[in-house]
Amino acid sequence: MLLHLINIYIYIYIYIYICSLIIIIILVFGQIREARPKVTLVVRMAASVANYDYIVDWEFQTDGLIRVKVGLSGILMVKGTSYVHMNQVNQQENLFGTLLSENVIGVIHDHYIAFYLDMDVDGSNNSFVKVNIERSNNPPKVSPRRSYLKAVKNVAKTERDAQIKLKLYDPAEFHVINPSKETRVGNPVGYKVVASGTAASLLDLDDPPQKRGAFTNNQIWVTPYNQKEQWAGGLFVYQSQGDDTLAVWSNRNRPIENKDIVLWYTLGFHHVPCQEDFPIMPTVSSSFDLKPVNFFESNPILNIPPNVEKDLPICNAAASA
Ligand SMILES: [Cu+2]
Repeated sequence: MLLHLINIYIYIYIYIYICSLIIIIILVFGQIREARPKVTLVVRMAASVANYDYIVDWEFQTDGLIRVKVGLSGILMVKGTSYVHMNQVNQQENLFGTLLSENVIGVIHDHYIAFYLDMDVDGSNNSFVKVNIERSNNPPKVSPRRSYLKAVKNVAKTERDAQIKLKLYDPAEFHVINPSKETRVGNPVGYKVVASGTAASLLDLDDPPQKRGAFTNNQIWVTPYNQKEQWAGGLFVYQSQGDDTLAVWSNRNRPIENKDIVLWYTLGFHHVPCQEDFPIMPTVSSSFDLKPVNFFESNPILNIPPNVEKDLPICNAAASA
């Protein structure tokens, strides 16, 4: 076992050595002659929703990537208690939260932010494609390799085909393509939704808040564009029975292939409060990406002219005395 590990280390060492050598050769012979600073256009908005503040950044990057970041801050949701120390709490008792200060419990809760993405990839008629990454087993004795990876494309025909729960051990990419527009080598142009850290609701599906927030039953949904379907929780959420939500619309199972489609992505956070969150929270962030997938003929950064210092924005102090 030890010998095996040493062998691996030697291989890694040789590999790193070869890579370093290649980089040195490129540098010495002058193939890399310039660099470009990364310049990103950030469009920011902040929404105050009850006791919380949500900072939403849309980052438009020069490589075609759009990163959507959400930062949570604000004043924590708390409830009162007679407890002033954890030694008063019976071990069997569930506080459904954390004792944050004398007589204050921070309640366990979730945050969900649903994004309405009216996708128009090089035209309004698009399709949603689930690209499953699967193992392809090799027959014995054909090769020392036993397995490879393959990508299996499934075009969603109707809405139920596009109700997506994210799964680590059943990985997939989620593409929105324009089937009638192709690159030079014949791939349909597209953008993909790339999930990052997120959360799924654990509540019972018939729980009233879950019925109203049924858009959290899946992380991705795709619906045909309909001007009346704009708010994932319905137009009137409070006291509703969840009869005007994204889940209800999607279960109509309308055709979505090669149509003007809307992709809904829900970003979630579980929040078990801790003392550092009280009385005001440090910002907690997560994000997802919209990333080009065969949208450009090659890396679009290569066509960008180099920046010179005079092109860069001049940042001055906003005000002085
Ligand atoms: Cu929270």
